[in-house]
Amino acid sequence: MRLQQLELRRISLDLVTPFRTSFGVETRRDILLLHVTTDRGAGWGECVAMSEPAYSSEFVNGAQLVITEHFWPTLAAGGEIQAADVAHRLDRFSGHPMSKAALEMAVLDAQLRSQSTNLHAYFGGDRDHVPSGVSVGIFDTLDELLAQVQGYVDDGYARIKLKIEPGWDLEPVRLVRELIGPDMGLQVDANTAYGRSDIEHLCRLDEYDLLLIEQPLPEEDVLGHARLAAAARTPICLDESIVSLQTAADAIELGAAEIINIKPGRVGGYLEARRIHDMCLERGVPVWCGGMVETGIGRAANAALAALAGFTLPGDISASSRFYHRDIVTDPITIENGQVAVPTAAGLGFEIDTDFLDSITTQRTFVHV
Ligand code: SMG
Ligand code: MG
Repeated sequence: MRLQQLELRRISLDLVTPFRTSFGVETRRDILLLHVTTDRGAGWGECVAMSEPAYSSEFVNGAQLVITEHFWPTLAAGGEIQAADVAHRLDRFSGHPMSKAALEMAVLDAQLRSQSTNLHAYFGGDRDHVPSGVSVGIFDTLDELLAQVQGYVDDGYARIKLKIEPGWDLEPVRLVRELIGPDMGLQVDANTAYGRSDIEHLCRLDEYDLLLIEQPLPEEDVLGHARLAAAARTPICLDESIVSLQTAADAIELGAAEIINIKPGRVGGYLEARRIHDMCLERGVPVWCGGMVETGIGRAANAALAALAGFTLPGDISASSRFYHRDIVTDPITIENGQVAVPTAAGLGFEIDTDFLDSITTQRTFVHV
């Protein structure tokens, strides 16, 4: 394919309810979408960078700038391109995996559409449905938390993930376990809110039969996670720390990760995500697909990824309605019997609802080759 034009589009979407984590509260998402035009048709990518550099060092304004000034000119100057070339061509640039992933995603969508195939077929996942988990934020009161969890149980979600932080951990987990009973999958995510001195405290979560504890310590603290993994009975899962195939393999080898959360944006793209999956499958390490509060673009692609055999735990692939009143795709993800159907539309698996997309667009810029 030959690249012709990049459109960078910013959209604004209100969340149905504020989403609070240990690093902040989101009430509205300001999302960067990429639309790449080639000589064989066009494709969409979604950048998962948030407004602030809090979950990771990337943020949406920075992503737009690095893509416009550095990544797109480099990609466009390289001649014929396939999705599998994108990461390699951008290799000399340090960091910015979410920005790189968004470009690879758009090229991949265009490529698959031009071949009249989709990501599900491209990956070769053997399932047409994947179990759907929901991520539940931090609340001011335990009553609000329990009401929210009960709603998700009624919706049929396959497992619950609770956001935790110091002061909001043992008691919420105990009460939610009591509410949902012993058989439903329950896990927690601290988004790096604890330190090595909290290892003993975190081990007290062992009592609640959790599937895993996700990213309790800072991104760089591989040794701390290894010490915690040795001390706790509950498996330790890494999210923020895993930024590539190499960091995933090393974390496993060093005993810092017993389960891996795979997020394509965080590791530089869906193709690297697939390589991490393959490595983990070979080593018998369970993986699951994380979420970044994506629109129907990212969620469709995540569902196709999660159909691969190694994704043995439910992912953060909740229904579109978990976060949004209305999605930018015509066939948003829904949940039925705790499962999400893997999309079969061409490309990454969605069609854009153009009128609605236009109505929430706050900025459009075009860069030619
Ligand atoms: O997309 O369902 C979703 C949200 C899942 O909790 C979720 N994501 O650390 O795993 C994580 C967070 C990162 C984004 S929080 C704004
Ligand atoms: Mg996480």
